[in-house]
Amino acid sequence: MPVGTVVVDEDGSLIADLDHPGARHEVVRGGAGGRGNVHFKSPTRRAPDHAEPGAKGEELMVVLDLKLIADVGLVGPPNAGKSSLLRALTAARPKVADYPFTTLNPELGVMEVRGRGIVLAEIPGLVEGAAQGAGLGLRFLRHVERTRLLVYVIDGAAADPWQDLAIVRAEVASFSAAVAARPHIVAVNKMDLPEARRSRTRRKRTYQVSAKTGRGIPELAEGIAEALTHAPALPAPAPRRVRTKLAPVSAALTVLRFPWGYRVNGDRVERLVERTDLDSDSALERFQVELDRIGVSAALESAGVKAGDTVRIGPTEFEYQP
Ligand SMILES: Nc1nc2c(ncn2[C@@H]2O[C@H](COP(=O)(O)OP(=O)(O)O)[C@@H](O)[C@H]2O)c(=O)[nH]1
Ligand SMILES: [Mg+2]
Repeated sequence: MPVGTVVVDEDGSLIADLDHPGARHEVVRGGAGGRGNVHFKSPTRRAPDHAEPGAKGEELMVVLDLKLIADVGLVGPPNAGKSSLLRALTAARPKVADYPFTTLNPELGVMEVRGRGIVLAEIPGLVEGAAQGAGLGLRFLRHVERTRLLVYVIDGAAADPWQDLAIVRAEVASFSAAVAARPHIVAVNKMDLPEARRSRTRRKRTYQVSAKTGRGIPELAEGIAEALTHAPALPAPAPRRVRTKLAPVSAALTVLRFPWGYRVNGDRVERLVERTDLDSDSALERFQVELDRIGVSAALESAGVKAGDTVRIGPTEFEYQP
């Protein structure tokens, strides 16, 4: 799995979060392997004709969800210049276009500042996603869940850039209050355009830039690096339910009486049946011995079983013979 894969069950409960290289998690176990025929070799039987089938493995339906892991998320309305800024700040080459449907997948780039590589992700604008169908926009926003710093990118030449900023922030807040509370800075882009003049501001943590001319880009890069050094580490997402230990094989054995015969329930005996090749006489011989050893015969006898009665173990039906 790629780093950033989250494993959830069908109810959405977190099973594992593979958030670093080498992360491991056992979700289900394969069945015990059957023993090969070599295992049944003896002085008198040099080429045993049977082997044990393996036991069934466990099954679990899981959903694998890949979330990006980036330090910084560029968030803003369509056309504000997120792709252009990503290009200007990093070596990434995302598509840039004049219409709001360009970036439908998050784009990543690495910015080198003070010898450090900072990973930036462009998060497609919500309107871009919304145009593709309800809920899609929010799907992109989940990628900012793991960014420590948000850079709100707005178009300084838009009719009302500060209103645009308020809308984007409200969208992020409606997605996650925790994400909205993370450190952020604002990049007012397109300051090369004359219409952007009225967006000049001395607001804190606000950078006036032009992805086109490169104006303000080094300052923005420094500002991002600086803000990141103060941004708290993200709390490690705590799996709500971690399945590290699977239920051990129980030695418990129950015999139930029915009008048609007897049912034997128990992990060990059910596995024994699964692992026995019932078409092989010598395997059946061993099966018989094992049934006695784990107490099945005794349990059946004390439940009143008689020769010729039907006995079911798992999906298999037997005729009892003492
Ligand atoms: N004049 C000017 N145009 C820009 C600037 N940054 C981006 N654009 C243009 O704005 C449009 C949208 O840019 P893009 O980066 O695709 O925006 P995104 O949708 O936020 O990713 C494109 O036509 C870009 O060429 C800028 O700083 N100045
Ligand atoms: Mg884009």
